[in-house]
Amino acid sequence: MSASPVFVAIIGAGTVGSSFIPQLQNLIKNTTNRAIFPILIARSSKCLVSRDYTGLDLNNWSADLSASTITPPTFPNETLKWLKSAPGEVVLVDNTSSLEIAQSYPAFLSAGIHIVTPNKKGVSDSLELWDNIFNSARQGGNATGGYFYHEASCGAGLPIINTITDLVKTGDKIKKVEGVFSGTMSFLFNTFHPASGTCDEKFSAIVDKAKAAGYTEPDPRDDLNGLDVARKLTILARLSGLKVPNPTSFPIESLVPAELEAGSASDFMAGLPKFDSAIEERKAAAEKENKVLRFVGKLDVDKNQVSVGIEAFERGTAIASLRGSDNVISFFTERYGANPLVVQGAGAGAEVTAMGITADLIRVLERL
Ligand code: NHO
Repeated sequence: MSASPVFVAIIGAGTVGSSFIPQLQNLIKNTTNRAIFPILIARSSKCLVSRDYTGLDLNNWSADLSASTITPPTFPNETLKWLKSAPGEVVLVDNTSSLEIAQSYPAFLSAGIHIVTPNKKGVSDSLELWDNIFNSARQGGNATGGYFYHEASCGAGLPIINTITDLVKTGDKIKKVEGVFSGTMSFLFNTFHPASGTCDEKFSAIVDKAKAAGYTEPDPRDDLNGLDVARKLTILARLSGLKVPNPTSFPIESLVPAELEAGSASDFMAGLPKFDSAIEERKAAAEKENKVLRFVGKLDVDKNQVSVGIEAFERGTAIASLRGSDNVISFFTERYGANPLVVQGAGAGAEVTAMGITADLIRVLERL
């Protein structure tokens, strides 16, 4: 071993975290030039912790965590103090969807702790938080700050954030970004309104399937109300140079009926079948024009415009022909001219999202 050891603390071990941990285990096994010690795996109410920083055994982590009676260190205070005392570089992996945790990123980054995360909240909430995060990070010029990477906050493991960052850093100018940004919405509409063949399934039944497949956010309303796509566009707009104040500062078409906005996620799932007829009517109207419905996002830098909603597309177009949970994102830039740079592939799901997080962790390791 030649490189200095790195300590990894994981907050959040749900759908995505549970896929990330085996990938981390594999990375530890295959990294021969440095020791990587997992020192914390925390859920909301319990955790596994290696207080002496010698590292956790990940072989039975899920059963060990379920059996654990240890309460996680408080966040941010105890966690920050403990991580600062680690005998080497620390990477915090935030696999939660918590805004509260994201609001503490600047404190962790300022203390030299690196962060990798699929959590969209920090990078899509207020512009003030965005500025604080990047001003505290090493990439933002803070020489002693931690690195901050969030590739999986948009398009799971697809190279979206890195692509747009590279375009901008190399002097290209982003003109427009358009496409299908939600794996859940892609799956819902590709299934409900396929470009070839027919579908007799109810929209609400397909929402159930998307949740079971791990495509949706913890509360599927965050996908269906368009906010998940709005958050992704906010991130891309900011990386393109637009000062978007927050993800609700532009038009968003919500598919969540007003009656189901309040209440628990399970109340929402139970109430959704009552509203199937409204979306059936839109499907029938698109069908009359020989088009299919898709849920898209658009960002126009010159016009300073962002929008999110359903549109009808001619059969045969790239967006109409998408399959499964695929995202397709087109970057129109000065350098790429009329033919955009296009990124396409699975944009949701635990394994592909975890891959984006693991790749970010590797990015940090390569810089240490
Ligand atoms: P879960 O399953 O609810 O797990 C969250 C975990 O965090 C739980 O273990 C919970 O106990 C823990 N937790 C929460 N607050 C905590 C606290 N204060 N302290 C300690 N632990 C705490 O959530 P997921 O599904 O695993 O999601 C995790 C993160 O990944 C979220 O930020 C989510 O937005 C993000 N993410 C997920 C996906 C995906 O495919 N599931 C994607 C990207 C990011 O690219 C994907 C995507 O965009 C999906 C999107 N829905 C789409 O396109 O359809």
